[in-house]
Amino acid sequence: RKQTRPLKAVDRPPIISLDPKHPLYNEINSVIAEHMRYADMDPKTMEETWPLIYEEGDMRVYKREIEEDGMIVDPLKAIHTVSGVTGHEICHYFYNPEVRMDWEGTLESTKTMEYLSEDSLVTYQVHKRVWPTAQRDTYFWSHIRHCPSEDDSESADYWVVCNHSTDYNESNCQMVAKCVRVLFNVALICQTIVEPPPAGKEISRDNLRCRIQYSANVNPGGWAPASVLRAVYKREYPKFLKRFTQYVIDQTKDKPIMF
Ligand code: 18C
Repeated sequence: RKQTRPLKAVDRPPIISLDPKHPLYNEINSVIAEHMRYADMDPKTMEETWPLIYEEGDMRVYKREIEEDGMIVDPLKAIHTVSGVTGHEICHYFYNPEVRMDWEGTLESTKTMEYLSEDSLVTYQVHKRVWPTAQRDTYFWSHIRHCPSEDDSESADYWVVCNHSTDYNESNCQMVAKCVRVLFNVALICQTIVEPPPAGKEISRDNLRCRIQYSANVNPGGWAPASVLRAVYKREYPKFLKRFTQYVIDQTKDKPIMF
């Protein structure tokens, strides 16, 4: 992977409300730091190292083909720019488990197992079955974080949400029988760009753009034919990006801006 300039926020103490003594504290911080270190929303640098599989407007989806122990584990990256919303808003709706069924098209069910703190929780999800494979489920922690820039410059101010598989307190969860566990590490990183409004005018949604980077590393966990799996990837990720970002636009358009 090409290393981009480390972000200043990575080198500072994390802004996290989870108790430092919590068993997931160190893992959450290091997974987030790793995502932030490689955050890159620039299509030029992406194109140098990642094959493009889908393009529509400002949305670009890239994927490498990787097989590990006979399992397809293609890492995926996508970038997108959406007008009229902030990075905080995008991350807020991506994190909030109460609205997930409204935009997430792969789900049969979602259940929040535990709210760990204001910024961290654990969820169990059952996904729609894809013929001819077994149904999948996921069990993961979610964490939302603001990584402000040191000098207030918007180019280094980020909001991030990470969803990452875990086995933390898994025994408390009533699993759906016969599901195959998918392991994954997903991050959504956002930057807000504010175009200065004309003198004397307040910032409105017309002055906002949000640059998004989404990355997903998914291990299907069990047998799945490569062709079906790659077809699902190619179809589901752009669909998710379109549907989810449109959802946030619709939800926020008449609400005050959440910076
Ligand atoms: O990031 C997304 N959603 C978040 C909130 O739910 C969270 C979820 C990550 C899910 C990763 C694993 C999902 C397993 C899905 C099983 C198959 C569902 C297909 C349903 C088709 C209607 O971070 C947005 C995720 C958007 C798209 C995900 C598609 C992932 C496909 C990965 C397939 C791996 C299992 C293969 C099953 C067999 C397929 C032949």
